[in-house]
Amino acid sequence: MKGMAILLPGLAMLVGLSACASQPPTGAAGGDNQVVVVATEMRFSPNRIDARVGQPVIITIVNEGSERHDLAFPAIEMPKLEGVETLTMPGQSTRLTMTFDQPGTYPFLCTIPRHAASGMTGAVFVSP
Ligand SMILES: [Cu+2]
Repeated sequence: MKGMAILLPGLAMLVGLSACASQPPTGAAGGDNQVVVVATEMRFSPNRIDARVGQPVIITIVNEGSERHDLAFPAIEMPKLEGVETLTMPGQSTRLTMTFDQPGTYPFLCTIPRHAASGMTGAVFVSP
């Protein structure tokens, strides 16, 4: 499906958001698949996230830059979600929980104009 913009009918996705988490997330990963993605100008670090089908991935976006950033998956239907819900102000963090039920590569990017072109892109690699 790489390079194709078709929607996956079986793709169930949970998008949970808890904005403004004041305490920085710990790097310690328990049983959950938690990933801290640091957003700066103009990159995500890391920009590769590994996940497994059916296992929720908790992505915490920490904005350590001086501009606002977000994180969106353009290949996934995210109704009314065009990065707005993950818009993260400098110094803040936003949590995004996603569950993929199809293996594959899911690119993500920052939707702020020019940011993706400047390098704010990445991908989640979902294995079966
Ligand atoms: Cu950005």
